[in-house]
Amino acid sequence: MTQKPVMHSAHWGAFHAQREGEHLRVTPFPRDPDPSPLLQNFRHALHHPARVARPMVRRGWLENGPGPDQRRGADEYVAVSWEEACQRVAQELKRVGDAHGPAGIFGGSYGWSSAGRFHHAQSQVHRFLNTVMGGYVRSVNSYSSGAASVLLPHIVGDMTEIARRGVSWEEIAAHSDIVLAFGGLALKNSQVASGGLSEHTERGFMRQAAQRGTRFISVSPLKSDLPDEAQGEWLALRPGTDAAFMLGLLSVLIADGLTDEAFLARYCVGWPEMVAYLRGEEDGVVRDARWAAEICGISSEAIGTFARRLHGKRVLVTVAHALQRAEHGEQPVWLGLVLAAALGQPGLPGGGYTYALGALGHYGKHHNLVSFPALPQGKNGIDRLIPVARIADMLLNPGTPFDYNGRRLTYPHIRLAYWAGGNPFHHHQDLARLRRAFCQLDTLIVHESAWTASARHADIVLPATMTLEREDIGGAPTDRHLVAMQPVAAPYAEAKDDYTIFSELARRLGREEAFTEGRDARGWLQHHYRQLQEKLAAHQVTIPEFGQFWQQGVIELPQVKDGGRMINAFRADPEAAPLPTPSGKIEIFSATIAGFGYENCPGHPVWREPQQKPDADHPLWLIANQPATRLHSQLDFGEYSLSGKRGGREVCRLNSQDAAARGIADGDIIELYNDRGHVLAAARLTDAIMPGVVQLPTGAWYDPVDPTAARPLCRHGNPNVLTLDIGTSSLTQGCSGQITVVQVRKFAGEVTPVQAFIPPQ
Ligand SMILES: Nc1nc2c(c(=O)[nH]1)N[C@H]1C(S)=C(S)[C@@H](COP(=O)(O)OP(=O)(O)OC[C@H]3O[C@@H](n4cnc5c(=O)[nH]c(N)nc54)[C@H](O)[C@@H]3O)O[C@H]1N2
Ligand SMILES: Nc1nc2c(c(=O)[nH]1)N[C@H]1C(S)=C(S)[C@@H](COP(=O)(O)OP(=O)(O)OC[C@H]3O[C@@H](n4cnc5c(=O)[nH]c(N)nc54)[C@H](O)[C@@H]3O)O[C@H]1N2
Ligand SMILES: [Mo]
Repeated sequence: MTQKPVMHSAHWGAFHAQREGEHLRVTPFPRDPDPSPLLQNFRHALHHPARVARPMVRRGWLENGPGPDQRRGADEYVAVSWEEACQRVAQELKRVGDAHGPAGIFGGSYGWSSAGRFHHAQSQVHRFLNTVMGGYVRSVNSYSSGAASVLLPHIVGDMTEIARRGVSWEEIAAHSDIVLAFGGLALKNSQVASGGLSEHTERGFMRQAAQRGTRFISVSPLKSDLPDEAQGEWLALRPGTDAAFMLGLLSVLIADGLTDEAFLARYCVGWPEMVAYLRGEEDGVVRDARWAAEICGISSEAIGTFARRLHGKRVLVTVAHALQRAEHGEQPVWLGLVLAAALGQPGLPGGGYTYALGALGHYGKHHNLVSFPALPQGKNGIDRLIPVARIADMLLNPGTPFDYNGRRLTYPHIRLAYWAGGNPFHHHQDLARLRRAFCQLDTLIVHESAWTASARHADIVLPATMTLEREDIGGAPTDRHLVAMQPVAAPYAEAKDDYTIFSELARRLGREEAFTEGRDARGWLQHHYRQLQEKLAAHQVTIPEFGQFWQQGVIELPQVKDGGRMINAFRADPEAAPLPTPSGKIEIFSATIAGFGYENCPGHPVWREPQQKPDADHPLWLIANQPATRLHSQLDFGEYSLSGKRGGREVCRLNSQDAAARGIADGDIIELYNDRGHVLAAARLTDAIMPGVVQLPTGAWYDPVDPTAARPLCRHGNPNVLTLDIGTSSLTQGCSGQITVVQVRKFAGEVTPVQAFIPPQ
């Protein structure tokens, strides 16, 4: 059976999809200059055996009822009817709600879901828990930028302004002499943007900028973090040591009289404190280039030459999300800003500081004049929160106090967690610990389209449709195309969309009208589209009626071009246009942060030794970065994701010297291990990664041989078995999963095939 192609959209691009029997033909949006190969992960997805076909209940929960249970992750599942599943979920929600109130329910439900704005699963869960259950314990910030999004408002302004509106690619191509990218600008990352990304323009802009003379410099342990088109340089440094390197650079600039003192005096507060720290006036430790060289592995001469090169140039400094997804992750984010300020660059065209350029397709883009409406969330009746990556801490330590951004909060006692649109057994660190944490719950409910490890730890699994099986609207604030996401296929087996499931539960709990407001999914799409029309009409912009939009499949929205940025106005007149910081200036020293009294994040940027560093037992750094062949764990069974594996296993790249020292040949199955567990992967030898560093991307579905083992062995290659579950600092409590330390050896045990994509019993 072949159908006509329909328009659809994913976080990694817009496309046309056409049924070819059970498979799909996926053709990129014709206006996309550089479409993402991730689109091909959809090809065989619709009927993949890993899909969840019907509602399932964990045997232990069914037989013994709700309660803490060590069998989670290792139990069998029993198929039930939708009628029974909904009745049990509604009953359990009522039980927990009556006995513990919203404070007993965790509804954070972190995760990327799919691109459609209405069926956005988190929005659906949150609206449901607010309108039906009176609220829930929420999570704040993201795994992406847990440290930066808390730090930046204290020192320069909010994340959106500094990352999404910091600079445009046009400006870089026209003005930047040097783009100094900590963590690089890998195209694998900017092919993705939440809500959709219809035009991939980074490659073209980098080529254009390089041709005009922009020098791209990637500071990273991996050469592959800068694409060939940038024609740039690779400066290899030890993972987690950027802060020391930047302090070394600042010392050289000061010693050589190359700092822009007029800028620092007029636009910043705290430069004297920074200088005093560098000179060791606080503690006798002089942080000069020699000191930095010892830590970061770049020679003091090279640090000196590098610092001097930056002087007198239009320099843009950017720091990837990756650097702050680590212990003391605030420090490189803060120091990147200080470096740009010391060079006098903020507010100049193509210069200054922008956060996380290239880490997502949103950054460096123009913004739509108005945004597409979001599903209203209702009101949360309680104000209980955790920083998102503290989930396991919360479940394991109810009632325990913790620090966060100047507040002393307490972990609530959670009885029921509700997850839709996220995969904690992908995104969280130390998966054995996460399993222990989830075993504390009375009940875990998950809506999923496929049998991810998170679904396999749930008590009740409700089969959710994939984006391809429903109508929605795809749009992002940085994408000028609004896409009518038309269904390609009927729902798989018994799958239902999240909205339909929640509507049914709301009905059973007597709150249907509050949740649905009398609308079906199409009704909401029309309602939101009408709101968009009204917002645009206020700017004298007309767009077609909904029916025409739906038929066309895509419309173009007006954008605002460069200019009107906070930082430019601030540069023009810092008194008239102060920054939204307590001093109105760039805060090299923050009295607010100093006032919190955190040893692990004082009032100005510092170097702090991390708890994790290579030692005799774990001599290698592991970089667990974003995968090139998929978005996180989504569609890991997809065609393109599988094409990047070897023998079905994830590929771990390591330096040829490190491999030779261990008798490892290209293609060997290797075992990465530390105190938290063991992971198998296929070895790929390369010299494009610095010695002492190995790299295994995230996203291979967790596939433990014995799920209940204290130190599990994952056959498939999920690095979060190995990463450490600690907050970035008391200030931000972000995720620190990007890097950890491991040992590697050729695997000597019995090799069993990967079973991650075979549904549980
Ligand atoms: N070690 C390490 N860990 C990391 C990172 C790292 O760099 N290193 N990066 C972190 C970062 S930045 C992030 S953002 C997180 C990402 O972590 P997640 O966002 O949790 O990862 P995804 O794989 O995108 O999970 C989305 C899930 O939602 C499901 N889904 C999609 N659409 C729908 C829908 O409509 N309804 C329902 N019910 N389900 C749906 C998908 O099947 C998938 O399982 O990972 C973090 N974890
Ligand atoms: N294809 C694809 N693209 C994605 C995603 C995906 O899953 N797949 N996820 C998206 C999401 S949600 C996010 S938040 C962004 C994340 O954006 P990032 O966090 O920036 O992405 P990563 O790939 O984890 O890291 C970028 C690079 O930083 C380098 N790096 C790691 N540690 C260090 C260090 O200590 N110092 C220096 N100098 N460099 C270091 C690594 O070599 C790594 O390749 O990516 C987005 N883009
Ligand atoms: Mo992220």
